[in-house]
Amino acid sequence: MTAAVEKKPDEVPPSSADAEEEVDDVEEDGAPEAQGAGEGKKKKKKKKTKKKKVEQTEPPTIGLSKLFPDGNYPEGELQEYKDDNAYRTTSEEKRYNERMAMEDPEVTYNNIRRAAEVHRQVRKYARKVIRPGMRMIDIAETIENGTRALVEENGLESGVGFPTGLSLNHCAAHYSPNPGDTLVLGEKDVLKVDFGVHVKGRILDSAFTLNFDPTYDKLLEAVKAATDTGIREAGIDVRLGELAGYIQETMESYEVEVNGKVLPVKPIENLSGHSINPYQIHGGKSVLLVKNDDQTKMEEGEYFAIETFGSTGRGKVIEQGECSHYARIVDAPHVPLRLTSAKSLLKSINKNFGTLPFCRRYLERAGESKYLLALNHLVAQGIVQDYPPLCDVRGAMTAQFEHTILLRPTRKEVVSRGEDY
Ligand code: 57R
Ligand code: CO
Repeated sequence: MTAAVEKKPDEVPPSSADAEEEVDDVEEDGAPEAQGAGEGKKKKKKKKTKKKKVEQTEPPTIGLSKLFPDGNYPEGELQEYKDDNAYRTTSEEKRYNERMAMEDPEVTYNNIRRAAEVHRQVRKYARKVIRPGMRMIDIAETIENGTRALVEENGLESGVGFPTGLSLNHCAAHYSPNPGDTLVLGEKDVLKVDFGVHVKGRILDSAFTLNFDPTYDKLLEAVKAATDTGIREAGIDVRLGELAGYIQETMESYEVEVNGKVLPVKPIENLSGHSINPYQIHGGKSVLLVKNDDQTKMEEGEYFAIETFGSTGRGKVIEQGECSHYARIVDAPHVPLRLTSAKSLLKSINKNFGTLPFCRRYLERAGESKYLLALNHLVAQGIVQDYPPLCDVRGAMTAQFEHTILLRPTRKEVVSRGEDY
């Protein structure tokens, strides 16, 4: 690991490392010998290899191990800890712990950085091609195909981190198209793209919002600012309830004018960011978006998804519509299953996803069919958790921005930061 050179915040990681392709173009040195003359004395043609940068393709298809042959993936944006944790930046002891940590494959940050680079390259293409008129299923598969190719999917070693969230308008989270979904993206829609990439269970969770007409630009600006406040104020020993207060303050300092009516931007009170554990998208700690008295502290070495949701509606979501998102409950009680279809479905879930979230399209991709009865049985038995879409009132508009941060011993790393957001 290179000595942690202080990266200025705006210095986002390079898109493709120093992967160069040998392009031999044989230099004819001097005038070509007249053909045939002085056969024997053929002068040795000097092979000059011109280095050509291997660029990612469109759509993205090149596995990142080809673009980062030395296996070192770019560090994210670095932010120093504040107040009584500022000493960590220069503390010999902390830098030593960090160097030691890097040696240990379990702790090294290279897995999450690889997942982050996949996320940046896939979203770069997605932001370019997602346009009104596209089917939601095609948008989801474009993102998932890119992720699978670039992370070089390999069972539970590396792959898609959780279902591609494509929640629209008043729906804020947990909508993904189910098989047969014919929904088409509209000109006036506000789309939350929330997708994940994992390497050895280290899940990179990052999200952004797209709109195709300027009506709600201010809403997106408010939520991006609130998320950046959350990232800036996050830190070792920071209390989750206080952090929520900083996020709320930023969010509520914005308003949106919609068809002449000025609407306040509200943080959604029952949605949150969350800690992330290996193979576990929600690590148990929630970063709410409204000030509260949760004294729980952020701790050194933790991974957090800092995400905020803003709404022009009630600022509260309810479960609404058909469910697509599911996940096996980490330490689910072992209950005997009488339904054989449920038993075999659980086997397939354990084999293909373990405790990583999945959706119905991924079950079908894994070869499952007529699985709904068995799936609902596993939910009813408390073995699998269902996560229906979470929506504010019809007519409201919601937006989301999210990054994954690492609370490293010496400083904070916004590992999913990019040139885009
Ligand atoms: O990040 C089954 C998933 N998550 C995918 C992501 O906040 C998550 O409900 C969970 O697929 C399951 C929320 N907070 C309450 C606990 C207060 C939501 C919203 C954001 C999201 C999608 C999330 C939430 N809860 N867990 C991660
Ligand atoms: Co999240």
